[in-house]
Amino acid sequence: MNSMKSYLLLLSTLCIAVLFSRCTGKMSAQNATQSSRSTKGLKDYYKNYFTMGVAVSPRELRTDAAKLVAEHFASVTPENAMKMGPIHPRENEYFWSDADTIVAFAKKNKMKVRGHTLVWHAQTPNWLFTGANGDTVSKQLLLQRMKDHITTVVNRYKGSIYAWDVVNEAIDDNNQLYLRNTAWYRICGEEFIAKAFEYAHAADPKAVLFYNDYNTENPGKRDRIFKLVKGLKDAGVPIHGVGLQGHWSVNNPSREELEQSIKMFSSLGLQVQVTELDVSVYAGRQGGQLINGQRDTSSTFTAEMEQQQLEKYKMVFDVFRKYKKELTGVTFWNISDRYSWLDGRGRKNYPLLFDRNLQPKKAFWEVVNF
Ligand code: 9MR
Repeated sequence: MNSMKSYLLLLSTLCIAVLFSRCTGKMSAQNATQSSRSTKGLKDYYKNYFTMGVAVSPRELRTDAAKLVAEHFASVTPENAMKMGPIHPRENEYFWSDADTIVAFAKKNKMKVRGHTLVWHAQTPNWLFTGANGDTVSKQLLLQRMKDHITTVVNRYKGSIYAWDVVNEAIDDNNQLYLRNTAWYRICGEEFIAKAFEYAHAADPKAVLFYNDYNTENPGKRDRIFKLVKGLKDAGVPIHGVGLQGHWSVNNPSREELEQSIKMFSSLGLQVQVTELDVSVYAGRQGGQLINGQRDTSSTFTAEMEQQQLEKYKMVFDVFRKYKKELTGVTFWNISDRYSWLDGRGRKNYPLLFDRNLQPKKAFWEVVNF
């Protein structure tokens, strides 16, 4: 009887031990998944595809978002710090501090830097287009100023910046028009574009030089951008890539539009990068600005928005992976939903992969699940 009792005791101890070990086994597998979830960054998932980047400001790099940037991204783009207005406020005065902070952060964290942007119609300083008598500057003087600016800025960051957006948004949105009617264009004609690339190339022959624009999947605008970059390429201008900004929304672009843009631009022997990616939760092109005059006053990230957005992110990353040979970089425009440039459009947007608490959103898990 006693031996029977000790046999049963032994058996039940064994059962408990087996159950316990199974249970802890499961738990440690779960922990492993969770910890690999939190330690693996976006850039690691995409290591064999393309460089994953993000636009930053020096202010954000002084917050807890800096850790997220270093963990998830392999490249940074200054959101504003290298634009002509901020970096070159007066003819004989440069303001380097903000740009330097970003470049130093990238160095410290072994990240690349994309320079943005040398020639644009917006965020230009007042002195640029004004001559000595207060009248409009001559073409010759404007090109000289452009050359001085490009040479000085590109030289300063030579070896630290691997790619530059040389000319930004030179094509008009109106299908009936070609080049945007800017002061650059009015004073210099089309030539300012080729000159900008030449000056940048002379300053840093190793830098990869991009033409960058938005609505690049809209067939009309896409064809006019194609005409411009093909003309530059045919003329021997040192242009190496086309930046698709990627200010998209839950309803555009379509898979076909996106694939067509990547195929067309890369057919010219140019690299393609997505340079300013975000997926607005509101409908419409270019960052989901209001369409048809509709006004949506809601500022909640609804379950429907979340679902539509994750589907769009899933689709575009599926396409990016398919074109990994053509696509050399994907950069998000801002870090998390805590701050996006789209917030300034009258309503809160939620266009990124991390939420306001810097946690990965559902869309993040879709993007890394392949
Ligand atoms: O995100 C930038 C925002 O902080 C600036 O106020 C704005 C000024 O026009 O520029 C934003 O960035 C733009 C980028 O430089 C070029 N493509 C469109 C981006 C969003 O407007």
